[in-house]
Amino acid sequence: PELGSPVVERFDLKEYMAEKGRRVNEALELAVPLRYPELIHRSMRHSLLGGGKRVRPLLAIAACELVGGCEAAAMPVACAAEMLHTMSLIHDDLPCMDNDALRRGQPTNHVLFGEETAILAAIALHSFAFEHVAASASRVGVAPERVVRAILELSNSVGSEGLVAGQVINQSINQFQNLRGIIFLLNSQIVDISCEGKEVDMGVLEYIHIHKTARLLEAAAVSGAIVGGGEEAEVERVRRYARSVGLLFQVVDDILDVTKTSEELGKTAGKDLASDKTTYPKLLGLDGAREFAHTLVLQAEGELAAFDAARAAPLYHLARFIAYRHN
Ligand code: GRG
Repeated sequence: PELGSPVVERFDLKEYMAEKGRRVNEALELAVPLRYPELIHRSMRHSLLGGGKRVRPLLAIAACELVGGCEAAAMPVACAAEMLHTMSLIHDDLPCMDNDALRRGQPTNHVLFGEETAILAAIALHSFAFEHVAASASRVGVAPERVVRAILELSNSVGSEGLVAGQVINQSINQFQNLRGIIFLLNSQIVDISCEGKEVDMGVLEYIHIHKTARLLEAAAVSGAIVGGGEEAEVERVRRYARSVGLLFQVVDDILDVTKTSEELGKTAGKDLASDKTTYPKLLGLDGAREFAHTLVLQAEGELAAFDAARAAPLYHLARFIAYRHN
């Protein structure tokens, strides 16, 4: 079958997400039980088990199955990706960062447990993610060399070439938004981003989103393809698919920020068109941002065309779900 054929079109993503999500939640529950010292495990479990769409684990599992691997082989890296994502959310919500009191409709970690415990819980999740892959992946039959490659992929995605890089450039821009001609060290090159008031150009915006959002989504999918036994060319196709989907995720987030707020407040101009934050709708206009999102879906689908269409169906529908979601 080909992409767009009945067998692919009939695929039920909602059912797939519910079923895989349930098993990911069970695996996370088992991986981080409530044990001594209870306070830190309670704090870790609060953020790890309290909801979330589980997009990163789904990407890992679907990419593993795409290259012919089984769900069990992907589960350790799927859980690790969610642990790393959770770690980043706990940090992001702290008073010294975004200072958010609510996450997924629940009080944030530091609000419930205090800053000291929240920071420790995030650090514990960070290191446990790798411990979990190292301890569990070979038990489900993944070759040691592939376990190491998966850990390399995941660790790189959250360090100073990944999440941290995106966050630090974002912070610099927020801090110096109003200064002109600030020089940043980007990709080992000196780049003059010339902040003209609120203007941050597309290149910088893309750098931030690729690192803050896309890189971990990419690492989840790529590590899934690695533990699934994918060949080098297949792994790189999965990487390009996930990079497009990662950027798409952020573009759509920006679009929703505008349209949701407009609908909720019954206004024509949404929050982000008025705020200081640089977003795709601000740089490209709402229609331009939608067009960009459409281009990214087509790019992602293009990468999947090289695989068996039935196996590619979950990733094909996941890209569409991310593109056309309403929240
Ligand atoms: C300390 C190593 C280290 C990293 C932290 C704070 C920080 C550095 C990075 C910020 C990363 C961040 C919060 C990016 C936003 C990512 C994003 C799009 C979150 C929302 O993801 P969803 O929609 O959330 O998948 P759910 O709730 O469904 O899981």
